[in-house]
Amino acid sequence: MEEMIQFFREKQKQQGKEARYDTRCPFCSVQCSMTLTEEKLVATSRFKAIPNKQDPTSEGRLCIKGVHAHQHTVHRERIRQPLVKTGGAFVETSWEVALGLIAERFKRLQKSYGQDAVGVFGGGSLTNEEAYLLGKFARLALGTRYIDYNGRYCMSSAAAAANLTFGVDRGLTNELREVEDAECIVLAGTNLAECQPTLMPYLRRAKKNGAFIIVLDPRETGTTKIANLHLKPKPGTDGAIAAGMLKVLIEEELIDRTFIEARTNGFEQVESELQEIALAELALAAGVPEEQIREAAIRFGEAQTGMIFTARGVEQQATGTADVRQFLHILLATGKIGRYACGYGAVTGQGNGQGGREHGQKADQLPGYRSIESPEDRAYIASVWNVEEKDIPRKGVSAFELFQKIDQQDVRGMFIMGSNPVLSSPHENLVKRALSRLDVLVVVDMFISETAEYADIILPTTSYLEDEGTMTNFEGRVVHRPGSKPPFGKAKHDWQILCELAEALDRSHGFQFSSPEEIFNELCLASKGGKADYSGLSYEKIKGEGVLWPCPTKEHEGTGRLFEDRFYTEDGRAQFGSVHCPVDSENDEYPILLTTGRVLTQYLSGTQTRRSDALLFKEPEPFVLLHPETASSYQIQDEDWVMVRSPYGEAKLKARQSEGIREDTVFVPFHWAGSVSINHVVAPELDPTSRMPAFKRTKVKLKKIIEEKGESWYSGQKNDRQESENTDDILDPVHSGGVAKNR
Ligand SMILES: Nc1nc2c(c(=O)[nH]1)N[C@H]1C(S)=C(S)[C@@H](COP(=O)(O)OP(=O)(O)OC[C@H]3O[C@@H](n4cnc5c(=O)[nH]c(N)nc54)[C@H](O)[C@@H]3O)O[C@H]1N2
Ligand SMILES: Nc1nc2c(c(=O)[nH]1)N[C@H]1C(S)=C(S)[C@@H](COP(=O)(O)OP(=O)(O)OC[C@H]3O[C@@H](n4cnc5c(=O)[nH]c(N)nc54)[C@H](O)[C@@H]3O)O[C@H]1N2
Ligand code: SF4
Ligand SMILES: [Mo]
Repeated sequence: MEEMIQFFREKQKQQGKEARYDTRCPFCSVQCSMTLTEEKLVATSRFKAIPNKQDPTSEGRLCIKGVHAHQHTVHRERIRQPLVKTGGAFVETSWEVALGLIAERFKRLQKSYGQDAVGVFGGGSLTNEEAYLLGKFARLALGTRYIDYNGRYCMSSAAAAANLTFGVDRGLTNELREVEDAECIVLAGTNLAECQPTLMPYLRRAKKNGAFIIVLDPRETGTTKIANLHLKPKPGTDGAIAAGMLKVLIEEELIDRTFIEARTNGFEQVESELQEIALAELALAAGVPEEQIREAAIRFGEAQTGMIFTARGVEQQATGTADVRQFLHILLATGKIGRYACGYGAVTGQGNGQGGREHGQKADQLPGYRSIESPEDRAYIASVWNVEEKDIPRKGVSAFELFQKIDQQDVRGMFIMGSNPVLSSPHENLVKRALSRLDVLVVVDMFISETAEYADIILPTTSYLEDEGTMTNFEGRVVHRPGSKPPFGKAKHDWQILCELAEALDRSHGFQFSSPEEIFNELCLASKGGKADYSGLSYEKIKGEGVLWPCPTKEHEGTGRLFEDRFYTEDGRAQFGSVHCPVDSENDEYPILLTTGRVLTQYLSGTQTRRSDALLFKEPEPFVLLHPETASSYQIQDEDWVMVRSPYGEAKLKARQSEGIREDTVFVPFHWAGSVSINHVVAPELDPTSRMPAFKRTKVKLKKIIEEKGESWYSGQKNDRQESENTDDILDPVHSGGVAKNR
């Protein structure tokens, strides 16, 4: 009682006071900046988000998620103190005890099973400083080769395709404002209207200026509304459409042979391969009319300027890298790259999806987009880190393969920072089983996420309002995010946690930082001479508008448009790959194609946005979107419960009908946990080059769930943990090489 009175007295004293936080929305890659005001009331606070009109990317806009982003940061379920699992329940403990325990248990594991027995998993919400430090922590403090991150699930096929074709991967090759002057714009597998809503005005202005907009998506979305032409491919077949477009462009002589000659390699092979394939064959594979492919090609070819954007619809496929390359071929063949209003955009997803993939969280990477297998790169980073080259481990495995390693007990301890892989990985049952087999799991999060539930120790981290650092946005613009709100409870910043844990592991050398700025300065040095060169940047320089990388010297102003004179390959020329045409096999047992994605008001695994009342209210639960013809063939009506099943697992969802989706395809958003989580169903098939999972295409079957006497006949409601123990038959295909059998 005394405490209560004291609490309210404190509150009353603060009442009416206003705090202001300059910040950036923690969610998507636009990184919209704003000022958040907090007016303290007796029992609560009133917040108001004011967008920053000077922001060169968002131009002073915020979407609904940005407006309500603060809600999760003050949620009652936020973790205030380190938690240790004791007798099956989480108990609060001190930082000293928690860090000591982690160090002792990791060291013991490494002593018994070798350095690589402990793995690390990061995320694209971490700041550049934290992503950099996490990579360094894995390699030096833990000395393990096993580190990867959720960006592998996100853009790795686009990154691989851009690296192979252009020699570098910066999401957008131009400044965003050039989009307005592009005469033809292809949006393939991107739903900007819901996923980067504040960028839509760029497209609207382009359209007003006369642009012809082509959208590829198996369903109608907010984005297809602005399309002049909407092609609806079967999931996983965009490569066939792009290859078909190039075939038409060649036949109609709408290609730029001078550019091809002067700036590229390998076109002859593509040209001759395309001669062997009929347009009708490609159209059939994609399930779209030949005429639409022809029109798309001619529109793009006849336009003086043009840009192509791809996002997860194209990339999250078993052949995502090859599919993206087909689109890049179009840019190269028409010479629409490296000049004004001509270029490519891999629509970056996460807040720091771009920076997160440049500074060493990836299994095969060192900072500055360097390669961990290159002797020169290793030697340079060793010199910056002040260690011997041989002390840097070699490359590890990709994100999903890391969970397979855990499942096989090759990895026995894990440190997860900034991801909720239980909900966001394919084959959820395998991931859960793997995590429950770990000897030690440490999760750093703001909440007890579905992944943190499996943890032995949870460390509380600070939110975007509290944690200062830099992010690299959609454009490749490095921007600063202040973090002026005091930490919540006893939470610490991710970078502090890494430094303190390194010390507890007796490896504090190289981890004695006292501010994010110090880490940034080291990151810039480490990136010097690398492809993502930040070495000319400083906090002072990027505060305000930010700077587009590469920025190799203090005098350099950053790079708006890439590839004006040369590509980043060794000979400076862009490289054509080979033609890729996906072939579809019929599967009577699993006749429907499942694709997955997002809704406007939820973000990724929903840990944050499901804890925002304003956002949850708009879309409280997921759904399975299906065509009325498909629905009627299963006697399904709106709001009926439907079981979606693959050989890997099942999810139970409410039906929602739409005339706008293909009849052979259903769409499910993935932001919710439990029996509605669609990643129970998604197959663990990986692209051979990028090792990115095929979240956008799984063959499934549907069943209407009939409720009888209050019981449903379908036994799909077991508790999740039981399920993960009882599905060995379902799990087997993964052990035999990770290739799904149902495609
Ligand atoms: N509201 C919201 N915004 C977000 C996020 C979020 O969770 N919520 N996440 C952020 C992140 S990390 C990312 S990666 C981005 C993702 O941004 P997007 O890639 O735009 O989002 P998705 O909904 O995953 O997929 C885009 C579209 O691809 C379509 N699609 C499915 N299969 C195919 C296919 O085979 N071919 C084609 N052409 N299209 C297909 C889907 O119907 C969907 O409309 O969004 C970012 N912004
Ligand atoms: N079926 C299907 N699955 C998908 C996709 C799909 O389209 N379909 N998309 C994939 C894509 S593109 C992505 S990017 C992944 C992402 O999936 P996840 O990696 O699971 O991403 P989040 O949900 O953002 O998880 C971040 C977790 O870290 C916490 N967190 C947030 N910020 C911080 C921070 O600064 N520090 C720390 N320590 N923790 C933080 C959050 O509370 C949350 O629990 O999902 C993938 N999974
Ligand atoms: S979710 Fe993306 S578009 Fe919306 S406010 Fe946040 S950063 Fe901006
Ligand atoms: Mo993503």
